[in-house]
Amino acid sequence: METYVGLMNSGWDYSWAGPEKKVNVTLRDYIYNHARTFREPAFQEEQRKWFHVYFDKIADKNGHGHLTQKDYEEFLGLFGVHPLSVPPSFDALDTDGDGLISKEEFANAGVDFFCCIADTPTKMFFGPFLA
Ligand SMILES: [Ca+2]
Repeated sequence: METYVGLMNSGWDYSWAGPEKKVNVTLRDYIYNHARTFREPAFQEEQRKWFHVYFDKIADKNGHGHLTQKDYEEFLGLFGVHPLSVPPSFDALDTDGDGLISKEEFANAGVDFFCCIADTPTKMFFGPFLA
């Protein structure tokens, strides 16, 4: 239990209290601190490592070192994306236009999806948003 409480306190300090060590947070604090975390280069590099793992263990299940459109269709299918919605996402991630998604293209798009607030093609990483 002490370990759990220690982890929760560390999580609070890192995620919510901020450098000011707040004991209460508002919705504005919540949003600001969340954005702060996603802007940190160390966080983004950690995310990049995880996207490499997702690529190797899940998306590139054949181990070719790249994804075909069919591979990406199967990956997005895990998130319920219809196959007809995949081509625009595939094209958005294939930044060099060689018809394949490399591990770096995949990881760059994944990190940008979570960490970049600009309106970029990487917003298509998990398929198109549906209203
Ligand atoms: Ca490519």
